[in-house]
Amino acid sequence: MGVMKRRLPAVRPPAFRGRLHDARTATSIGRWLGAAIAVCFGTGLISHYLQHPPAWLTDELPSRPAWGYRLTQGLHVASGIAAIPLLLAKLWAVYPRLFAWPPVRSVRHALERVSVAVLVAGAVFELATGLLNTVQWYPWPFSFVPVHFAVAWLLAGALLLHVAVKYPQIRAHWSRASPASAALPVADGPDRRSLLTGVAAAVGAVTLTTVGQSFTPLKAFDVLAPRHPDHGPEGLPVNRTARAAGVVQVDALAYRLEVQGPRPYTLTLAELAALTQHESVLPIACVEGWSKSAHWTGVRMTDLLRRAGAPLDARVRVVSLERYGAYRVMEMGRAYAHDPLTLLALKLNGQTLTADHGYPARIIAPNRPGVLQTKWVTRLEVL
Ligand SMILES: Nc1nc2c(c(=O)[nH]1)N[C@H]1C(S)=C(S)[C@@H](COP(=O)(O)O)O[C@H]1N2
Ligand SMILES: [Mo]
Repeated sequence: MGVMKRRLPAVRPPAFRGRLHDARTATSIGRWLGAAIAVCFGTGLISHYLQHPPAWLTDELPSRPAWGYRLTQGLHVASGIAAIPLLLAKLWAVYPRLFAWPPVRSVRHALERVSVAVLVAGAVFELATGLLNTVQWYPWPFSFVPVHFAVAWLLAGALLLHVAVKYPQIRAHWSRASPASAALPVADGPDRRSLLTGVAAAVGAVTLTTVGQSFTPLKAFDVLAPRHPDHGPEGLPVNRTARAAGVVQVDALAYRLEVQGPRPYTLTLAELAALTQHESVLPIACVEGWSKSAHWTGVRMTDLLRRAGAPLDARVRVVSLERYGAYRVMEMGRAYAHDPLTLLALKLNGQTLTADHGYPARIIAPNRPGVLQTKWVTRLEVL
């Protein structure tokens, strides 16, 4: 194979004579891109298992810290957005290699190229589908969650392999003072620093103009994110309106909360409002990236369950008035169901819930993805 390599040297077509397509530039950008993807992958796993826990995990999921999911999902979306300019810069730095001629020089080289193809395709796919998901646009025929989740593993594997294969170059070019980097044309140094400054500025710009959707101290700069923390009834954004969910005006007199369990019972809205009310300060932390804290008033879930004769480690299934839709039915494990902060809320920021926020009653629980904060609740089933 060594002989073959010498006979077929990699030829750079004349179009790729440009500068800064070197290992030092690729390493400098690559380590930030790698860090962003690692954060995105880790927080994505947390999000996935909070939403779709395997049966054995359901009761182990912690309801604290109350702000946990707000932080991890805020990081997930922010690191994914930051990775976009980093990926573009990285692809720009390495693209002559992607078009190197001849395309395959040896079996080893062929394998390496396949892994790079998986890496590039996986990264582009994950960032594109993730970004479109934040604006709730699904222009593809498959279901977002399972495919985004599966490709994340593919990407993680391809990235690990890539780092392993490139380890010698990464190590040789980690520092700009290293002998390998110092051997690069001296004149490239200032240009490389300008390029990296530009990339950093692009990352800063996309972050600053979107991160305020979850990190509310920066909400004044949130001009590009699809949701703004201040836009929405009662000072809270709405993800799915009552109209979109097909929940028409709920009649306060006809409404019943049904609680199934060892001692089942039914409450009218007036009876529900007459039970001991508690207040929780908890965020809605939407999977799509926005989050905002609010004051909620209502009846503790654990009180409702105990009244139905449920043991203190019972899970609960929550059913909405919504007739179709993926978030009509939700289950919570024991930590959530019996956390004193978990409420069947009737009020938001001191006012009766609006239809869009789940009138007459909705779930609010700590450390939970927004999709599981079920609105328009009509039935609780002790499991
Ligand atoms: N029944 C039902 N509950 C639901 C939804 C829904 O579509 N149907 N959307 C969820 C999502 S994705 C989020 S982020 C929160 C948002 O609550 P808000 O609209 O009051 O801010 O409600 C959740 N509860
Ligand atoms: Mo959401």
